[in-house]
Amino acid sequence: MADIPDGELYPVPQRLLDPAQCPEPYISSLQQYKELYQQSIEQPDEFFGKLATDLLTWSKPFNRVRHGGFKYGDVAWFLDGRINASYNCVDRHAIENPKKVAIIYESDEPNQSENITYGQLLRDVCQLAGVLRAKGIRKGDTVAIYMPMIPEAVTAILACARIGALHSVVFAGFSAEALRDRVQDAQSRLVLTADQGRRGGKTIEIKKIVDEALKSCPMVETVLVCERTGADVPMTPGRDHWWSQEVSRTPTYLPPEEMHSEDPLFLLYTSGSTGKPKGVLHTTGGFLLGAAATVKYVFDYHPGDIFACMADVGWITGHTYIVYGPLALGATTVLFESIPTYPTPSRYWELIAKHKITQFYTAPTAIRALRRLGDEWVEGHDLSSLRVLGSVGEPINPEAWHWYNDKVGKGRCAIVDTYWQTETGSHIVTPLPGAIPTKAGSATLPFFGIELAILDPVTGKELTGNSVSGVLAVKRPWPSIARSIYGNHQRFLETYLRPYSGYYFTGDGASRDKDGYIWVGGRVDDVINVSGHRLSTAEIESALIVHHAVAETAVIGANDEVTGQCIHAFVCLKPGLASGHSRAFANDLTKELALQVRKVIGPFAAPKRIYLVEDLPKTRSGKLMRRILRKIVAGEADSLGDISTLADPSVVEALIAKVKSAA
Ligand code: 6R9
Repeated sequence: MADIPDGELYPVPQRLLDPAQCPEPYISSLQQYKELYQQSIEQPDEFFGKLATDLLTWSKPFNRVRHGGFKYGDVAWFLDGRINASYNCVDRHAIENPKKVAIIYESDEPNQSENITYGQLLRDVCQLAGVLRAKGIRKGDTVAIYMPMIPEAVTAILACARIGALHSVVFAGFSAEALRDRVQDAQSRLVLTADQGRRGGKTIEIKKIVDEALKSCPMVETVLVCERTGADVPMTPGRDHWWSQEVSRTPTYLPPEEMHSEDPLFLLYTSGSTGKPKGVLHTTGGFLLGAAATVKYVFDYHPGDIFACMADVGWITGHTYIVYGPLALGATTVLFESIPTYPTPSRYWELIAKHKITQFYTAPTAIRALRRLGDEWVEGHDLSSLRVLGSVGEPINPEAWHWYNDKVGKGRCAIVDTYWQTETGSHIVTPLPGAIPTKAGSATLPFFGIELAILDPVTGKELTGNSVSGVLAVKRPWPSIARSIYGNHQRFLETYLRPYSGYYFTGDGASRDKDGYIWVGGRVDDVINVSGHRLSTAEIESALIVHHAVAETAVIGANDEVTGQCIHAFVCLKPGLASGHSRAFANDLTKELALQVRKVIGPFAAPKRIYLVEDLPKTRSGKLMRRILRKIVAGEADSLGDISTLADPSVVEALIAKVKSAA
């Protein structure tokens, strides 16, 4: 069995518990957390019934809190309740305080930030919702959103929610082909986009990518183009319309559609073990509750706080922690269009000082990259407004944790290492700022209502007690768990609920240490996590195999100091091309192959290394042994284990030589 990690316990910073310095945390002791957690498990109906009534506004109250389970995959929450997510995120705050700032838009260029009030947001959302209606979009339709990080992206999401259309946001770093696949899979008839994007001082040709993607999407009838840069982009008559023109002739109020709690709110594509990304489906009441409850308790959000999540709205973190969670609570949320190093590596810290940010949420890859650039970039900025620093997307290594805690938090902030997934909707394992002592690198303890299990990966038997390692699973449904995969419930069952009957399977390995703290190790399936972006090996292999020179490929994840993992691709060429080629030929081909991956998936999926090889390690039955490739790349060729099952063990020597010569 693997070693169980452990680490020193860090108490809650005293400052957070001092009423003279900070608002009193909602949960302010470990004991209080334990009691509430116990209640959430033993009396879930009371616990979540009350939470849902306290945090959300229902147009018709629910009459049953929970239904269904993992056995049949028929999970439902807040039955018969009626609710609209855009009403909860906008109207109710606009009514109470229309001048309150909902969104601080920090533009790519630092001197161009802009505030959008709840009153303005309500008008914007209503107008766009009206345009969607006028273009024939109805409750239950899907709308694709392919946009840069501008306020209109938030408007787009909420306008869909307002009329009961499912949004399908596609991260604007995805290629035309990836966008095409997602539009086709969801059968979206309308696409919301922009002329161009700006990021790190560079221009991104958003509309061009959309045009390319839509060449094979005949179902798309309408494209609305938001003017981000005002560039002169080609418009297809009849199909493409300028956003500003359309909204300007639409009324500023449109009543929200009354939705059932279990009506779908959105789908979001994510990578799994196969080549085909799946549209993870979330429903309305449960998702919104998970988002609101975790912003309140995990970030200890208090009225007046300025909440800043640095993710892109194209990922789940952006959905839950830029848009739905903070806005459901009536918070001010920061929308950051740029990158941490533009124009200088002080950008984050300037942002925090400028807007007096209280909660700051980013990914370990950004923390590692900034740490490497040197402390001078973070020194000298007024970071005193900060109370909670969040981390998400991958395990945070202790070095990065300490740097974040010491240099950014100055030892006065809570660090919350939040473990969750697209499928979980909101945090499931995480510290609570005022209550749970932390350990550098551990996501600590389960959130309310989350009953964790560590399973023996082979037998599926639950490993009880402390000091155990296995795969991480959850024993019962919680409100924000995904309900299905769009158009393929069977695949949902097979991916998450069937591997270990009676459990939700996360796909991650984890340990519970001697104090009961959870340490998430990383994926146990063929998912690679590059800079917190989820990719499947099969997805990258399918992209490479399309190239005319490629006979076969094997893709693996290797460790990387900055990005967590990086992609190494082994490529066998077609007969005739395989051997005796020149170095120049190999160089050109490698470049072409990298380009191929960028084209099929997106730039963020490009392999760091591509090896042109003669053969791959396979068993006699033809099964590819990725384990061997992983070991070779990790420089552990001396501990390959049993290779006698290989059809041709001599392949290994050639691979070792190849990897060495490329290093
Ligand atoms: C929110 C998000 C999910 C996968 C997940 C796991 C990894 C996320 C983590 C973490 C260790 C954390 N992951 N947070 N691993 N500690 N705090 O990232 O969603 O894109 O679906 O990725 O990310 O491997 O299974 P998603």
